[in-house]
Amino acid sequence: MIGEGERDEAPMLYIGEEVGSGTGPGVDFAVDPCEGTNLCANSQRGSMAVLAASETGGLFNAPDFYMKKLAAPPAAKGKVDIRKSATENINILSECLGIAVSDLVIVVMDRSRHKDLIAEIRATGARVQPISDGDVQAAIACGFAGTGTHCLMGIGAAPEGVISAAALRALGGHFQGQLVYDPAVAMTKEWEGLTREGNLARLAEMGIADPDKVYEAHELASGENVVFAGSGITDGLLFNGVKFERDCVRTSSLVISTLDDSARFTDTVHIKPGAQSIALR
Ligand code: VTB
Repeated sequence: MIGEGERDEAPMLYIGEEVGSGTGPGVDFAVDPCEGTNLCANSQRGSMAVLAASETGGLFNAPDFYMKKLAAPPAAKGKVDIRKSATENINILSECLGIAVSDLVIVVMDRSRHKDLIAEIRATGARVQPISDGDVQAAIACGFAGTGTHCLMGIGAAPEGVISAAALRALGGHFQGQLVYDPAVAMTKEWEGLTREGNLARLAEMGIADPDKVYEAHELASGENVVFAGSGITDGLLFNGVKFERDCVRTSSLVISTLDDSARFTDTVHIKPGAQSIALR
């Protein structure tokens, strides 16, 4: 189980927690019950409940660190590379997708750590779409054409990187992640007082031998069977949020699975006991 980290002091669904009865097949889960917490709190678009699942050992046991991420559509899989500059990757994307650089939309979280990255992308002529939160949704949106999202670049949380990787692996899209351990790179209040050396020691303790390793989607979600499931909390790019009616609640979800190579969108009306009117508004 990888989920909420020590940063959030979560009472449940935290990293390393074991859930279930202990019988039946073993399953690895990576969960984020509210990805985009600020989006949800501020009633903004893009908050969702997400998880990835695989057989035991099938998901990378990501530490509660930051992660540099690169997500792109299937046509650019293995062509773009997180080790290359943003400029190089944008040119490769343009070629692979057959879209002019000036029409490419690159999503980047609006953070001071991304100042130079955003300036570099703008200098190529590509469009930057800054988002306040929610890089999982942006990463998965790269796996589908027509979402208006061609690439995600920048640094977000590592456990959520595993969830994005699971979805993109199942979609055949591109995802790479590289752990970030230097507070000077992460530029986050969360790491106040922490040092690069201290973080490196923490990673070594967790058994991560090469802290600079670039993880591919199939290494973050390496299982034979990998499933991503998400439901909208607020409306978003991939699905709608929860809609409360008088006698029912309507939810929209997406399940992406390597089991049958499918991306299944569902729209469910949950009927309250004694419902008199089930609105389909
Ligand atoms: C959040 C969240 C992202 O990364 O910002 C988080 O919105 C960590 O970054 O979707 P900050 O600490 O700088 O806010 C994600 O959760 C996922 O990667």
